[in-house]
Amino acid sequence: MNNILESPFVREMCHITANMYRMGFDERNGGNISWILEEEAVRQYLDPAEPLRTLPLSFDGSELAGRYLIVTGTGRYFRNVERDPQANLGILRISPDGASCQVLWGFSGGGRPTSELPTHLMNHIQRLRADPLHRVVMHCHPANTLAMTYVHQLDDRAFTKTLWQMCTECIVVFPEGVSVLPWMVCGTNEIGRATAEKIKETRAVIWAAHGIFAAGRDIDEAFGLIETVEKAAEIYIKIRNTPWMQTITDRQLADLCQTFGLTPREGYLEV
Ligand code: 2HA
Ligand code: ZN
Repeated sequence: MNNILESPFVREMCHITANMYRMGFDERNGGNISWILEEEAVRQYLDPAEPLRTLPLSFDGSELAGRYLIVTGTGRYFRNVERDPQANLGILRISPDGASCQVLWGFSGGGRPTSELPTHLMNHIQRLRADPLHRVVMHCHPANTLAMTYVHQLDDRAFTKTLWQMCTECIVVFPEGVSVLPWMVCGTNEIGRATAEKIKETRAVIWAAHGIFAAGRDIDEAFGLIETVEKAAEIYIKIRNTPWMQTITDRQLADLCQTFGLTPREGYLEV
């Protein structure tokens, strides 16, 4: 059996959590990541026939039956993942009936998966329906995105259009737009269901006064989406109290989509 600490997935989790911490997106124990792994990849590093523990799920996870995920731990700090992956990360497999999951590795010292596991798993279910190549769900607390949810209307279309206007790249990275949820209690099945409903349409869902959830086919794609939203929000926060001399017009946004062969969210541009 190979050393799991050398596996590409543990190394990538160490790398991305350290980076997100340094970017200020994940203070203290803020943020969480889950990544669906291929069984063949996991089997090179551990024997799935030897689970460490079984944990119940509080909702029906049967669409993920048999799936393997590497997940950050509840109460754990992104800052510490790199120096102790085994305590701060864990590998789960969803049971055949979707009612529980087995811990196959990690969460040493009695740790547990992220408090946002229901939202992560519900989001994985929805994104896999939309895109069989979907693999990653990521949550964090980037400051400008949060700030924007205090001063901007929370309507999906209005929020998306402001972000699109802030950087030329935005509509190219998220032509489907972003979704926004009003403030809700986190860590619950309710916020999980509300997020999953939105993530069907947009790979980024912003939680007002809390943070962002993003989905992608790999860590780069999910994180790239977060970085792009956060950069746009930063520009908005910098300029919102200044009279604007110009912006990117809907016509220009439509031209960008045409050039890059992208379809912007229907009904969002007025051209
Ligand atoms: O893991 O970010 O939303 C801590 C959180 C909860
Ligand atoms: Zn959070």
